[in-house]
Amino acid sequence: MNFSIPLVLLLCILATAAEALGTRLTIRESSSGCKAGWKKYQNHCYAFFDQNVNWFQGQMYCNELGGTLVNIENFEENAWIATQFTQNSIWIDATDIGNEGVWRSFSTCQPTLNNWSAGNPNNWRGSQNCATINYGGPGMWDDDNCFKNRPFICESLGNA
Ligand SMILES: [Ca+2]
Ligand SMILES: [Ca+2]
Ligand SMILES: [Ca+2]
Repeated sequence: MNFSIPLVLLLCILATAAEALGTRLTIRESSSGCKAGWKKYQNHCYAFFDQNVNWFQGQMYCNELGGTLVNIENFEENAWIATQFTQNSIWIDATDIGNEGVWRSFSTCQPTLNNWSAGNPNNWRGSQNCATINYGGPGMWDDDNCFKNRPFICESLGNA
C-alpha cells in the first residue's frame, strides 16, 4: 500500500487550517493598544460589526475575538457607546433569558444598567429576552427577540 498520497493530503489540510488560523490571529495593533479597527474607552477596546446575526451568534463571535458582547456597566460607558456607534438596535450583553424581567450581563451574571426606552422592556409577544442599544433614541435600550438578525458590538475583556 502507498500512504504517501493521503499523507500529503493530510499535511495540505493541516497547512491550510494553520494558515486560516494564522490569518485570523494576525490582527495588527493600533497606537491605542487596541486591535486595528477597535476603539479604546477606559481600559477596554470596542468594535462594531455591521453584520446581521442573532444575539447568540454575536456573543459567540465576540468570544472568538477574546471578548463579549458589549457589557455596559454605567451611564458614562453607555453615553460613549451611543456617540461612537450610531446604528439603530445593536445587540449588547444584557439578557433576561431564564428569569423573565431580571436583566443580567451574560458574561458577568451581574445585574445590568437600566436605560430602557419608553415602554420597554415590554417582552413583546412573550419573546423578547435580549437587549439592543439605540432604539427610540441614542443610547436607549430595547428588549428584542434574541433570534432577530442585528449588528453587534464586542468589548474586550482586557486592554487590547
Ligand atoms: Ca464595559
Ligand atoms: Ca424578556
Ligand atoms: Ca421591546
